[in-house]
Amino acid sequence: MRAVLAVLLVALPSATGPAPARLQVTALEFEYRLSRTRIVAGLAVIELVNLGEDEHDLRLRRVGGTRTYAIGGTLPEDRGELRARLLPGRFRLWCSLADHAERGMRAELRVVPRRTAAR
Ligand SMILES: [Cu+2]
Repeated sequence: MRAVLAVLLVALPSATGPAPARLQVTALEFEYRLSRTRIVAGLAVIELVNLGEDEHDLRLRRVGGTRTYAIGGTLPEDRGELRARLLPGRFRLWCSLADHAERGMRAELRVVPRRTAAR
């Protein structure tokens, strides 16, 4: 039993991996403000903070990709969170509610390979 525990403890740091990349997206009428426009590929924690007066959401899709990540409708002064493993590439962000995207609630995020980011 002691040997098993020792193996588990040694294995933990690599199993945990690097800390996730973090991005905060602030929603306003009608724009997104990103805490950064570039994050490292891999696990990402994306937070949507609604500082506006209307409900907003967040959609995220890699250019050329088919999967759309989402944070659902978020009320004023509320927040939502999404954890996703992102591949390198250009990601488009937009609000899917009403005509918000056309009115300016869209943005672009660059997800870069770890080695590029370490430069
Ligand atoms: Cu919106």
